[in-house]
Amino acid sequence: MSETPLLDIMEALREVPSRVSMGSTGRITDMTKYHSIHGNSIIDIDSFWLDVTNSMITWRKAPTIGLKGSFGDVSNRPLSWFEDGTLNVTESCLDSNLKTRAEKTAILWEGDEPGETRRISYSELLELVCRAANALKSLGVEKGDRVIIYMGMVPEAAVAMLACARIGAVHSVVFGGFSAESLRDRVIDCDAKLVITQDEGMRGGKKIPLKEVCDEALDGDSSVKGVLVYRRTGGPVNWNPVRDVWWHDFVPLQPSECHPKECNAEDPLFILYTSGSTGKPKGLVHTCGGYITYTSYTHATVFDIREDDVYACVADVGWITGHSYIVYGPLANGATTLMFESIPTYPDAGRYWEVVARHGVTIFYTAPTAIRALAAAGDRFVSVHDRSTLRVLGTVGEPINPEAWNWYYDVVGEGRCNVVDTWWQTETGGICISPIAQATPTIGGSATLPLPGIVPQLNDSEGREITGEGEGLLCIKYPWPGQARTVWRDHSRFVSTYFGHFPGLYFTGDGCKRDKRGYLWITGRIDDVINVSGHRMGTAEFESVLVSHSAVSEAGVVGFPHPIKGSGVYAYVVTQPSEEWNQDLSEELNLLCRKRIGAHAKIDLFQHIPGLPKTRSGKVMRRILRKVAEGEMDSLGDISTLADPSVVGAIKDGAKKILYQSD
Ligand code: 7RM
Repeated sequence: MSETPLLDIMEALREVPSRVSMGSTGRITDMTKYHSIHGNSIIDIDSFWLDVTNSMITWRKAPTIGLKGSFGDVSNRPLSWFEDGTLNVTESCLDSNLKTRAEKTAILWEGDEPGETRRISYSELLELVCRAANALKSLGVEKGDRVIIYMGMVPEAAVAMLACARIGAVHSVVFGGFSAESLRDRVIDCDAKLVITQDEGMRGGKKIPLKEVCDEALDGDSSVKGVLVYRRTGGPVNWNPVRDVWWHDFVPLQPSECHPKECNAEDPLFILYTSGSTGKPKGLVHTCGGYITYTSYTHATVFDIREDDVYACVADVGWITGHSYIVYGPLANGATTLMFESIPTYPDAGRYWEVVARHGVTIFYTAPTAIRALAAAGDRFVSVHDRSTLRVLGTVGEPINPEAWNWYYDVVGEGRCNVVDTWWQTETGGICISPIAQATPTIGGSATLPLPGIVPQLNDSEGREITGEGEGLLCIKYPWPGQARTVWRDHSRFVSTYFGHFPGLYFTGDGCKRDKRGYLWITGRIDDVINVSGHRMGTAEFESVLVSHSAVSEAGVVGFPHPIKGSGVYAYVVTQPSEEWNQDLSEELNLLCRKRIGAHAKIDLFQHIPGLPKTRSGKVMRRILRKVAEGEMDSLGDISTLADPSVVGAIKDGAKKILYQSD
């Protein structure tokens, strides 16, 4: 006779709210409610966010003050939110969930090999975090100290982040694909006391030598006093007995309880390095109270989170998406959050959908680049897996072309799921412009409308505001709780990068169109805009046209200096495996551009390439495309974060022929 597990009975008996409680502002379920909540959020910014935070977040001392400071005054005074409040964010993410969700799965881990899974309940996660937090304390880490986390996608990476937060230490996660040099730069910049890493990572059947890279990064003098090493693969590692400590030897011996350190709302929670258009990566600083408020609010709102959701964001914790929407936002909302160690094409291009079927995933969040790659692989990889549990599909990271959006909506979502195209940045901390699942009518390719608290403004390059229909530089008018407060130890860089363009406005670096109905269409970084004979054109527009052709799988378009037009248009094209590249195809593509964008939209030079130079997080390294197209092939800069650095050689070789011929 089979017994009903006690857990199931408890689940069945328990009265659970169907959705996360969101205070008096409530859920946004239709557009009338959206407009009224958005309107109110702007009329009284302080009351709106105080209400949100006091109903969603566990505070030690509840804040009574909302915003202090303004965009016009950031150089004198960093912005602050909730500055009279104190909290520890792990109480919202862990302790507060124990009352009704102790046995609920907090982290559902899907390892590199299909079916290699771990389930960690909220009570288990709290215990793991407390032991790890006590381990950090024993290793000498104190409130305010920086800890670098250089790991793959294992639950212990999230445990490490939360353990830092538990004791008020500041984590800085460095994506496991970064080189030793990049890791060293970050260790030095934030003056880290401790590094947490693992022996090796696993991705797509391949081992990633994390400990080895870490050893190289820490070679010589360093501020780092200790390295805590989680054992993932059991592969060989070099060991420095005075510095290195095995996680499995040390963490399990620690006490299972750790009192959460009371932090001020504005104490730093983490530093995350991000590349700008110039200089070294900037260490953006996010603070406790505002960040946890914003990530939990936006996660619940955009994805329409419900109690029994199985939520899967397949980003990496090394990027802001992993911080906000794998770890902090979902856990603060008591969700089951899936951590995915593998890649979308391992063992085949059906992996995501196989995971969806096996775990009953209801919300799935990924990047357009993955969607395009999977669409190119063919629908059969999708259709063989049951996707009936899916309800919301999200995208983030780059503009999504309508073709990819439609494929996601029609093929993956079978035309019945909400697709949310979420625009935001490392700097914004959380989603700023996005449809709200269940409420916002969508059009493929548009991130639609601002979330409550967000007021976008489009400016022309002279700083004049563009109202109504039009295209301009995307700025944001008022502060919101989740935004980065500063660049680590370089506040003036923060001020000049984001507030130096248009006084009193936050400048995003992105271009954006507003259509007749007020919907926003992000056109991409403004450094990707090409001005051809006075016509301003978005590279994303060209790319969207190119990839809509059945022979093309991916495309990257950049400007290059042109003696007559100012800039010419240079297109890098990746064809489908079965397609030949020839002159006819390039003419066909140009006809298509003419038809879809306009007569001025002509590509001057085409280059057929084997693949786009992409970082491991799937962002096209446009700098390489631009430099090569400009003929500056010997100054490409750091290419260590590319997923496949060998494509650079192929691109350079091909370009030499093209640029030579066009002379
Ligand atoms: C979350 C993240 C930020 C840049 C941003 C944009 C681009 C992100 C979208 C998008 C069009 C989107 N943080 N971007 N989301 N462009 N539509 N939905 O990606 O700091 O790594 O990148 O990414 O250019 O400025 S990030």
